[in-house]
Amino acid sequence: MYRLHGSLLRLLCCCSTSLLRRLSRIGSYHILIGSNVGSSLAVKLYLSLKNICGRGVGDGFLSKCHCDLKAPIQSSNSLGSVRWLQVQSSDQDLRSQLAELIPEQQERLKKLKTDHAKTQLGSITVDMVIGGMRGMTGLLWETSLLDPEEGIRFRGLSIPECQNLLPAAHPGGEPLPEGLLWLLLTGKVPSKEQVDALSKELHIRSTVPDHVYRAIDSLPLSAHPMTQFTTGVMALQVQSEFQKAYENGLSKAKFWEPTYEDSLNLIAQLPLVASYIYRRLYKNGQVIPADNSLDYGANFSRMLGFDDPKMQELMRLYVTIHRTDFANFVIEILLQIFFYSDHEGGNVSAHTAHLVASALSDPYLSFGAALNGLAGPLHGLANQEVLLWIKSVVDECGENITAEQLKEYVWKTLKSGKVVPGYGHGVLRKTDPRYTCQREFALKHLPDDPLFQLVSKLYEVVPPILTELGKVKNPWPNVDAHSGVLLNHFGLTEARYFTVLFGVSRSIGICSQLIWDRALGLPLERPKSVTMDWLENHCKKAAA
Ligand code: AMX
Repeated sequence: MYRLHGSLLRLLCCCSTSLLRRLSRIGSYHILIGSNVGSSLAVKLYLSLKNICGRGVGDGFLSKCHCDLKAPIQSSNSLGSVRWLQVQSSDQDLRSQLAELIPEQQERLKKLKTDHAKTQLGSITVDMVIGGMRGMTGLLWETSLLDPEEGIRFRGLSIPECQNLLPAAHPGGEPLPEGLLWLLLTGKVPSKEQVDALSKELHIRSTVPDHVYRAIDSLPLSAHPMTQFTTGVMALQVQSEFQKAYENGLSKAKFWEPTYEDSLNLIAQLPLVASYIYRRLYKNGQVIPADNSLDYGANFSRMLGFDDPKMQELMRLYVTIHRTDFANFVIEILLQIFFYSDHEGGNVSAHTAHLVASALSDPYLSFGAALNGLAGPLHGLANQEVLLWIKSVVDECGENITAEQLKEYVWKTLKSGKVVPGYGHGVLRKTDPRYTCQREFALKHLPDDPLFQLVSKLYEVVPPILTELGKVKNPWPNVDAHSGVLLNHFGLTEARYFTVLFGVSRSIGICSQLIWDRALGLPLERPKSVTMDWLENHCKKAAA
């Protein structure tokens, strides 16, 4: 997506037929214009291009460009494949807000480097090196911070604080994912107007090229939904603005700009790709079109096929945090998924994206890599594993399983060399607050659901057993111990799909940080590795 100033747009409208013809071959155009420009110019440009290309309205051939706008969105229009937004001032334009923040944060980092480069942050021990770098502080991640006891804070705000402060679709409802994205990117709580403007902008950016669907269709239906999702993201990569700008010699100081464009496009397009996969796999390929009047979470829910306002609220909840209003609790749970969006930088998916992006790979490549990490059973696949495991308990012992039978089943799982999915964590040392929110939700809205009752029994049975094992550092449930049962209750029963929801949510955290990686000019990540010989020699010398 290109940004053009109004004057440039005027020039475009007057330029020669041959130039327009060449422009029209570049791809599709979104036109974002200032109110001082007037939509008639955009219409004129569109008509000129359409005239030259001789294609029908809506054929998806034309479209690209984006005029400069430091302004709130006033109206959105579309004419065939050229669409534009009109804006008034910079307050409601996320990119403009970010551009204002970046210089001060660059200065802050520079000062840290100058004043404190050699300040110690702790010592590295052998068990950290051979124990997956646990407890080793080694990454800069601005968007969130995880406290082992308290849980996650997004830009300093806890989940309940986010629920209270971030704008919701309706009073008392779950925060809108767009608000969380704004918060993660800017560190500021957005107004409802800013969130609405961002919602509109994401709709504008959400067109998915056909080849993406064809790439997914080329996979067998048996391919895991996460494989299909990553394939979709890789197919989206061909439109990377960062890659094009880099090839054209963009200077380092401007790297964040096409990273921002790619990131917002990616976030905007993921619900379409994800819902396409769901409908392809489980609903005979009957795709439901987007509804641009809905917010991000509600639209995602609708495209999945859950039109019920309850499911839409569930989606918002899933995507953002965990809170609810009875009338809308299905969307609320989906909104909760969005509280999976960020869990500081060291978890497998976030760290993978950060690492891959440090090689200046674009956001699509970086996020695709992150998804592959998320697809592992010790990380994002755990929500699938939990529901499948709970169902296996029911298959073997029935729904009215006693605590004694459940203990036996947990021990059987452990003795067969498997983990109890949904329990334990690399950093947290208490029950995950995201689990607690979902539990409160379930207690309120589905207390009689047999699978929820089983989840509750597990909460009593599993921690003492894991403690008894003697090696598990956190015997308490994590976020994945609960979400599947909620989704299952409201009809999203296909466990193999759950990690895709997690992936859509995580794009918000990962992409926000990738933009800051580029804005702060963070370097190539390249920690030192050593061999066992090296470690043994080092330890011998240290002991002497
Ligand atoms: N069931 C059985 N054993 C467990 C366990 C569990 N739920 N959690 C930890 N352990 C075991 C580990 O496998 C390890 O055993 P080992 O020494 O024989 O290899 C030992 O306890 C020590 O592990 P730890 O330091 O407590 O945890 P970790 O940081 O190495 O691993 C995690 C963290 C999440 C991978 C682990 O707790 C686990 O496998 N949990 C189950 C899978 C799961 O729920 N993953 C989702 C996590 C949240 C997320 O990312 N979405």
